[in-house]
Amino acid sequence: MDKRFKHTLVAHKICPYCMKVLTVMRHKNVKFEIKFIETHNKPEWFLRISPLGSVPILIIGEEIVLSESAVIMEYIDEITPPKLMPDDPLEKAIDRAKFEFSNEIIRNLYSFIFSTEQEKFVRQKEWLMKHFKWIEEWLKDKKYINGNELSLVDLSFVPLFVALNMLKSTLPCDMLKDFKRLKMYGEMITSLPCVKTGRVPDYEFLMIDGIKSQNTVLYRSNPCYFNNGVKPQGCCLFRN
Ligand SMILES: N[C@@H](CCC(=O)N[C@@H](CS)C(=O)NCC(=O)O)C(=O)O
Repeated sequence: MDKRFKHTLVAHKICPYCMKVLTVMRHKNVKFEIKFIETHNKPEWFLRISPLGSVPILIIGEEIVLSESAVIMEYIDEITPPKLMPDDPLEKAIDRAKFEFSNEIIRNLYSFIFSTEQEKFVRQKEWLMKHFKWIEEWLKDKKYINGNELSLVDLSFVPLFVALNMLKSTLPCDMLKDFKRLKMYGEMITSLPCVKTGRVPDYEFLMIDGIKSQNTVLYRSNPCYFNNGVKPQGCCLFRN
């Protein structure tokens, strides 16, 4: 890794794409600074350097800016051997497709969590259940997605399991109850040291606060639990 360059990650505290990058940075022991911004109130300096106005971005040195979580993850992986990404062009292409898949899963999971419309909430839930099957299939006879070793594609699914864990500890709901391999894999992934240190300590608090303050379906169907810790009867996520 080129030590001449300072790395500054610009992130938002509960952004799942930022969490992916942070996890890789922790796993690879990369030294970096972090600047948090609010996405609803983006600073001028940020809008000048982020092409799509989105986080994460990685500032390398004083002026090189990388955007897109998958691109930043691959760059960090490349400069800090041993690589977690395969060398074979086809295997690499397959993994990149899975990065895209993980981004869609995470986008839909966040829409589900923060949904304020009942119909959309149910639609997102069904979409997620349908697509979890793919990951369950990729894990057949394997510890990790690419075999018995951790690879970059595993780290791209980290925010999925962190968010599901947060829901599980907040509400007695297990969205993975019908996905045995995915459940075991998720437990293993969330116990990795880089996952524990790869997110802001107040992630759960901020997520719960957002779920409440945005008056989401999740909150409306279980206000007692969110306010007083009274457990709902049955599984809230599956109550239409
Ligand atoms: N494809 C992008 C997605 C990044 C993204 O959607 N970031 C959100 C925060 S979680 C954002 O910055 N939203 C603000 C906006 O787009 O205005 C990536 O993988 O980095």
